[in-house]
Amino acid sequence: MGAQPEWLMEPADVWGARWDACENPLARTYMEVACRKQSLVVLAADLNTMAGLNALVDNVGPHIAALKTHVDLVDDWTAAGWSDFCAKAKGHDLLIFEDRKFADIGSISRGQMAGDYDIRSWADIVTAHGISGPDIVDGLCAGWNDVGREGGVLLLAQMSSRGNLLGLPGYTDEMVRAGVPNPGVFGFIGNGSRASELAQLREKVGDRKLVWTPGVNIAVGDGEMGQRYGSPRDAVMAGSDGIIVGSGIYKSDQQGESAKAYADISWQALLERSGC
Ligand code: S5P
Repeated sequence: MGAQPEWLMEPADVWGARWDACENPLARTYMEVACRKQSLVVLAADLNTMAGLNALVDNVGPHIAALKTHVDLVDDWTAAGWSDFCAKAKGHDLLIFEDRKFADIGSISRGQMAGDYDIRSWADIVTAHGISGPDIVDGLCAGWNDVGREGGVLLLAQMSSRGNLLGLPGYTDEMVRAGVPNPGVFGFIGNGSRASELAQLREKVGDRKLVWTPGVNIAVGDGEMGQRYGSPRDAVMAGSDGIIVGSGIYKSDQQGESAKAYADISWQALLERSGC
């Protein structure tokens, strides 16, 4: 396998046991996209104008494997402008991930998938806290079902920010226990800033779900307002399947080159992890 050119890599070779064990269909779609793009970069597009967002995706689209949005950050949001933006992302072969961090009871979460932003109609993946109990996943899946779509939920099992409460005894374990058997769960958010914590999460999750990690930057250390950063390579080696990178890319003067640098680091680490 060592001599095989990278562009011939099959998802099953690169992803190992994860490829067979992940039953959420979108998880497999993501693993295929990552192979086509040779990138595990999930871009956190945390900009507040449509022009900035469109330019960013134009600049980095070929080097990223998924697009993460915070739709409520955008000052000049319109339904038509957002629809064009999502079409642009789809043109770049990207899953769209709205990082809404839902946390209410199941029926309200279902309703929050609709509303002005109508997240259910364009997002493939959303984040949720499990603080309200496991029915939130059913509520979000019902939201997609209401418009004839299917999606996947990323449960927050850890966070990257200093002093967060998900590290209190038992919380992460309970998220994993409830989330792993649930087919609506795409995967878990883990803490990319602490490789040792992340490795523990991966151990608990096993191969049935993906783990995506924020708190990743080539410049490791403390970020703004309690954010913490670890190295992208360490995160992938510790079991991350998607490195969520925001300011490390969108604040760069060379957004495309920065995205490619993160893509190369993440892809090489995945090949190393899988022994390819
Ligand atoms: O624990 C978390 C979970 C998330 S989803 N810590 C995070 O930072 N995030 C998100 O990742 C956050 O909302 C932001 O969009 C992104 C990190 O951005 P960066 O600029 O710090 O790379």
